Amino acid sequence: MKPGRFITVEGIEGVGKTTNIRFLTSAVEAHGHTVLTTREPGGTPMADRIRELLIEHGDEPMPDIAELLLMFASRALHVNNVIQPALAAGTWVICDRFTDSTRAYQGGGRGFPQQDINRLADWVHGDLQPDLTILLDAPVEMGMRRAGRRGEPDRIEIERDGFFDRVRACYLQLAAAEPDRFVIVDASQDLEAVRRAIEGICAALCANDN
Ligand code: T5A
Repeated sequence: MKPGRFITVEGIEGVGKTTNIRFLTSAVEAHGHTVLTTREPGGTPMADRIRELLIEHGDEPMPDIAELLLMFASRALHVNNVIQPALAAGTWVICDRFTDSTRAYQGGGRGFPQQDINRLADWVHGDLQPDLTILLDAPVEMGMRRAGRRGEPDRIEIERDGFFDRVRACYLQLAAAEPDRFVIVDASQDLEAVRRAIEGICAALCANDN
């Protein structure tokens, strides 16, 4: 059985990851593939409980190191219990955020060294890397404005002092460092233009897969 392809979608808050994953899923299915759509943090019942701990406004402070390790604890559950079995069964997996989020938020945003994050990544999912990462890029104020329509900000969304500018800059550095894996989409365009870009990326990937 030919293994499925692993596609991740990344970007700061409100750039349209959830919205565009719907377009992407339909486009991949239209090429005849079975698709599993999932997200991080979370993606399994236990990982979803870790997600709640990560984003809720709890009574107890969340040290940055605990946040980093919980991201990888959630990912270990998700990779072992959901992503790897699906890929092995030939299903394409489209994941809303993966380790590049940790590199951008805990690395770029919080300041953890990228080599420490990469060591954890090797440990948790060494042989699993995305085949393609779509980075939806838009100015921070635009993403925050769009995300704000959804309701009250969560524990991470309340960050200030340039946190999301550092996250965005880190994403762009990651994409520049791995141009074969990343495709950057200008998410400040209207939704129709973003959808067309996503469909073009999907067509190229599916053509290469045959
Ligand atoms: N996190 C996660 C880490 O710190 N480290 C990690 O390792 C991981 C995995 C939760 C948080 O966890 C952090 C990052 C996050 O802070 P999440 O739930 O994925 O992660 O968080 P969000 O990014 O906040 O998800 P959002 O739902 O806010 O953003 P989306 O999915 O990017 O945006 P979406 O699709 O919901 O769109 C928002 C609104 O904008 C509109 C949509 O219709 C919607 O109303 N919109 C557009 N409008 C006009 N034009 C466009 N082009 C539009 N695109 C979308």
